[in-house]
Amino acid sequence: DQYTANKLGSKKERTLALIKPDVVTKMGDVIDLIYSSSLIVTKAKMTTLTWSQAADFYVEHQSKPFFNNLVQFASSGPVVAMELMGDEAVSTWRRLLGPADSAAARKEAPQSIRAQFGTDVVKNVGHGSESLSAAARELEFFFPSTIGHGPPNTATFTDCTCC
Ligand code: IDP
Repeated sequence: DQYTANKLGSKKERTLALIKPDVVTKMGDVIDLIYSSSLIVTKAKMTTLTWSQAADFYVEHQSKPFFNNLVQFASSGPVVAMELMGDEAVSTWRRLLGPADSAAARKEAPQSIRAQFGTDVVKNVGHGSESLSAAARELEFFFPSTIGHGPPNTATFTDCTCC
């Protein structure tokens, strides 16, 4: 439709957005901000990660001192995973989120999602893929293309020409 067409420009990308356990009960507010941006939600799933699934998802941070805290928090309750699509979706979503530390976000990017809804650097509302290759891996993590048990991932909302 026209709404979707207007939002999908020439540099459209897909990225993985995760709403973390601290704000799942306020996910409507976060999704409102997504819809106010240039991005659209093309897949969504609520799930609760096990400790080892969260450790797998955050494997790039496994040598960091905060790894255990991060994994513990990410597996502490339901999360909402979404595929977002739009112009430069990877950087657009990270800019909407703001700096990882919610207190820093309130100073540096007061309109950002973390500034508005975050608590600190752990309870910081969301995650966004860092690059197109990370997005591909993380989208496959939450929305595997292979058909397993249950309904397959056939939500091919809109085709993307670049990835
Ligand atoms: P990002 O989420 O904006 O990509 P990264 O620096 O890649 O930020 O860190 C990934 C996640 O690890 C953050 O969202 C945050 O939850 C957590 N994290 C980052 N730095 C710290 C820290 O110093 N202490 C505790 N957790 C941290």
